[in-house]
Amino acid sequence: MTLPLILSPEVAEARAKGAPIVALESTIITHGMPFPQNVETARRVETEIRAHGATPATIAIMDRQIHIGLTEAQLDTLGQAREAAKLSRADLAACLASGGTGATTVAATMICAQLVGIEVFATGGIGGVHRGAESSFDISADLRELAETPVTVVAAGAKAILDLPKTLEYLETLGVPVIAYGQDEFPAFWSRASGLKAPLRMDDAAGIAAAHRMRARLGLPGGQLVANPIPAGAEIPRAEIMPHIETALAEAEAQGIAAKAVTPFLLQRIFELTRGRSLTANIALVLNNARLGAAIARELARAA
Ligand code: PSU
Repeated sequence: MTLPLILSPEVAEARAKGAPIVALESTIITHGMPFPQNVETARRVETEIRAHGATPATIAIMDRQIHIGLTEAQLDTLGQAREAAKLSRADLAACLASGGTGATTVAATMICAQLVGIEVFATGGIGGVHRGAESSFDISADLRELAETPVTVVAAGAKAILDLPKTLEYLETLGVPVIAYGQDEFPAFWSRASGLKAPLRMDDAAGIAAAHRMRARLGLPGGQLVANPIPAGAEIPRAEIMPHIETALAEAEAQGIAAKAVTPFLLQRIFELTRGRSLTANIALVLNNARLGAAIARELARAA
């Protein structure tokens, strides 16, 4: 049985040569940023990856196929497709089977990347344990995916809209390595600091690639989370962003926003409350993650 996969010519060529490839998600395009910044950012991220010696592979579901690498036109369509579903492990297959258009979250992107042997994936932030999870049970499927699927995910940590101590606890329970890059502290997306020490620290891409390979040698399932702090010049310090986060969270609760709608709602409100600064920061951190993702992919290709 052949898989419902379409590789862009660029990705197919890189794959045939064993050249470094970095997977990119599409939920950040459809649900994470407003148009047109979403499409502009997606293009800039791809350009950044190419400039750093790797091939970008943006992943999305269209016309009953998993697309690995999108054309300019597809990226543009997706960026304006307001009806695109936000797909995770649970709904990926149903969307493909029914012919819907779907954007892949971290979890779904990892699954698709692994199907074609892509080992590195760069994004903005991962989902995590939501605040109040003790009653809502709202824990992102991204966390379990990291425990199961062997892809190294580069993110700027997790947002302080989540319960970060519980997110780290849960990742530890699942046996997921959480590696802070270049600092001891686990970064909190828009801010470099979270007040929490990361379980592991590494200072170079080669070390991260070696740890990825070692997990495979040991037969350990799952990937790694690389938490790459936002560049200092682009960050919104914790003291400044926290009041906006609290406001957005209180509004989400008052309006009964739940499940998949929570993260997009909070991102949009924080964008408004910071007068767009959160988006500028988000773009800077994604580009930064793209550079590190490319460096890790190059190291993995070198070692292969
Ligand atoms: N963080 C962002 N922007 C995003 C997301 C996270 O800064 O768009 C998306 C990612 O695709 C992530 C998903 O996988 O949100 C997590 O959603 P949930 O919390 O519903 O699992």
